[in-house]
Amino acid sequence: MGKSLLLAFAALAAAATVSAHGNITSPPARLPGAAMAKACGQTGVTAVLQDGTIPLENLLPSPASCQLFLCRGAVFADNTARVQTFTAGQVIPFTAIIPIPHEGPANVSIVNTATNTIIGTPLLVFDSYADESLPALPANNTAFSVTLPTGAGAAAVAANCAVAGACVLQWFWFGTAAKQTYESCVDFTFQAAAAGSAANTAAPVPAVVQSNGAAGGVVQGFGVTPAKRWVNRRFAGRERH
Ligand SMILES: [Cu+2]
Repeated sequence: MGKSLLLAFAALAAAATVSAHGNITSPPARLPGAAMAKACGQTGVTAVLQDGTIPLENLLPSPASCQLFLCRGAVFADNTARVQTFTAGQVIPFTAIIPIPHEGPANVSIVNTATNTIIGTPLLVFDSYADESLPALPANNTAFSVTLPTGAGAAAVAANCAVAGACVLQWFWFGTAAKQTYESCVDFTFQAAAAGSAANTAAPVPAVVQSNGAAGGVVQGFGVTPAKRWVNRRFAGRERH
């Protein structure tokens, strides 16, 4: 192999390590900071600051004090100025960037940060998301919305998420072949509708299921359960793309 070819490969490898994958840009999601550095180490914080779209696997190995599999290690203490105020039944628009797609399941869910479990069911499920084999990503991969629960669902959220930091609205995406996990977390406080109001007696909003595929959109739900999420998270590969 000639020297110029070797240099070309070296340049390619260098480019790969700085390329991006994906994250949520709106609503404001948790960012790394001093508290995350204390829990997860400065190396991980620096990596995220250099590229906010990297998968959590890029931060492995992480110390036991780091909740890497919750919000890629980002913690509430660094994000108290970014807390959103949500109410039952509110429609929350999201914007994502996916510079490097990796096909796999995704969901948006309300997650209890103490237990890292979904409250109720996911608000939005993609059975197949960020499919790099498509000529272009469907528009709903980077612009979508979720409707927060009403009725009994809202009561459960209110019971679990009364205090900011107790819950996050989490975008979760797992690139199956890439073995890469992406999590962006939005901190919020939640207000259930006042007693006796229409919203309080409305039927729960069913989970919306969207497809990454061809026209039609709605498909049978993938149903990313907490158990499935855990299976996903057992992958510890550090492949970079
Ligand atoms: Cu990637």
